[in-house]
Amino acid sequence: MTIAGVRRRGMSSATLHERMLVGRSGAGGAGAIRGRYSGAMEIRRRIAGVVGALALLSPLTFTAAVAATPPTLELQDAWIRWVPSVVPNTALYGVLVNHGAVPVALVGGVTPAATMCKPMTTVKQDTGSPSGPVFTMEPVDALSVPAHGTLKLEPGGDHLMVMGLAAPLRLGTELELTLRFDGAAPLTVTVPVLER
Ligand SMILES: [Cu+2]
Repeated sequence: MTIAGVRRRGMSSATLHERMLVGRSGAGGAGAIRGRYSGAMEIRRRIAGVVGALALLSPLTFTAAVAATPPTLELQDAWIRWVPSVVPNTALYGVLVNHGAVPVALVGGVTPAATMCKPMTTVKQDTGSPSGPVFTMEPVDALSVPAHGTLKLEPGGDHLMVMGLAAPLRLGTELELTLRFDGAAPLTVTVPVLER
């Protein structure tokens, strides 16, 4: 079996797993629907049907998810900021999604395109000067991604600094990076270089 095949199967199981969780919270939300439309017997019957179906499905779904060991992390809408060739550093942005049931932390990364990657945050310092607050980037040991939650990497906020570029960045090209986590396996991503 190809690695791509394993990944695809893993992802579809993850999707099923997600649906289960959505289904569960949906069942909780059903109480609210019942409250608002207390006379709607049809809605009640439908909800009972859905909850029953989920109860039947759950053992199978969880077995499949464990067997295929689905990926627990993904980076959505990833991009690397294009910088002129005189600038040695750039940053990786995107939304890290944690599909797993435990929190993880982004602790760094490696890429053939640069010397090192470090998690950083942006700190606002109110200096009291008339020109307004000053924003500075500060390295941090880790940036946490909550269980079933997201971490936004964005300009002016948390990001993964990519330092010591090996060659000038070219618009329209892609860089490969491997992100490293505390609590999860490394994640290799291919990210476009964009000017934003
Ligand atoms: Cu930075």
